[in-house]
Amino acid sequence: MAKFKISYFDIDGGRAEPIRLALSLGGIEFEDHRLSFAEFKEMRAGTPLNALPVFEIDGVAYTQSNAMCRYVGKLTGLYPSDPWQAFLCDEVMDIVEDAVLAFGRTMRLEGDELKSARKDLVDGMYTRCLQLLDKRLEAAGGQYFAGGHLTVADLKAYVWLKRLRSGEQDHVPVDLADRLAPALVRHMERVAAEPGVAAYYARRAK
Ligand SMILES: N[C@@H](CCC(=O)N[C@@H](CS)C(=O)NCC(=O)O)C(=O)O
Repeated sequence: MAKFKISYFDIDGGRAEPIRLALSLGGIEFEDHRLSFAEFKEMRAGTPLNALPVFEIDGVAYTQSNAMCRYVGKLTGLYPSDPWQAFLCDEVMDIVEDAVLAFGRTMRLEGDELKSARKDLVDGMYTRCLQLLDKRLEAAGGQYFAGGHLTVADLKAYVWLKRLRSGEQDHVPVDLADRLAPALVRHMERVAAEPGVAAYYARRAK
């Protein structure tokens, strides 16, 4: 097996978290390289696209978190083999990515500008993404997004929803998802209770 290393911020969330989770659920060893924001500033120019996560495979650095999710998902049985189900899995991951990107555009704002941008985010992209994910989940049977089993799409949606409901995002109501996407909230709670996911966070808490 190749040697894997994932470099990302020292948070239990964000773009690297579904990849860490998938590797962990699949029992694949990897180096979990966690950086402070100051450390990232120093190494930023040395990364391929001046961004994280960076995924190193046998010492070669790769980019794009959704590509990483797909690759790791294929290695661990957490990505559908059927092309249509794979499409459904990809769509969910890209919907989450759109929401994350829209949030990113508000991150450096302050004061009233931040407040107004976050209101637009909540009323616009967040509402659309939550409602669409909820609809996709219901259409897939309400349990998993694709393939009738846990996939990287479930992990990616779970990580995003957990963040959204954490209250960490200023001017984003913590109950937004509960109001707009109840099936998605139940899904988040179910993914959190998956034995592999619960065991991963139990290890992290030690
Ligand atoms: N399309 C890339 C986006 C990577 C990205 O923008 N990462 C953010 C953190 S989640 C970053 O490193 N931002 C640093 C910066 O903009 O300086 C991916 O999905 O991996």
